[in-house]
Amino acid sequence: MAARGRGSACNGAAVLGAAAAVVIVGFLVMSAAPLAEAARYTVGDSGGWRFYAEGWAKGKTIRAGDVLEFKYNAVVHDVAAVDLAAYRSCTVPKGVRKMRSGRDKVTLRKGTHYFICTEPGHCKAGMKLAVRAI
Ligand SMILES: [Cu+2]
Repeated sequence: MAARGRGSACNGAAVLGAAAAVVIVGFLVMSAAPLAEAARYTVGDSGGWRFYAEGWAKGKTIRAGDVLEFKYNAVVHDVAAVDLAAYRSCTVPKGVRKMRSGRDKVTLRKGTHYFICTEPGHCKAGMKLAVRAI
């Protein structure tokens, strides 16, 4: 961005004009920044989506628009977005949409999101996640 500002200065603009251009470009960069800031998180960090993933989101500030990536072995696991009751009780809602690519990305909307692995026993073993996006 700054390089582009200097480039137009070489095309005959006065030094003051170039300075103004740099300031304007600076403002554009700053105002565009919030849109470009969506963060991407790998659930469970290097360990991925696994048992005991439950506490992973603790202490993280996750925002609407951020992306969660669930990385796991799709032969033995999956991911499903569920409601609070299903999350708490580890019951799999009938007809729930299961993601099982092994690399599923979910863009979060504002609010609290609940995910479980629907394989028997896995959610109860902590393969569940509640995330609040602000
Ligand atoms: Cu599982």
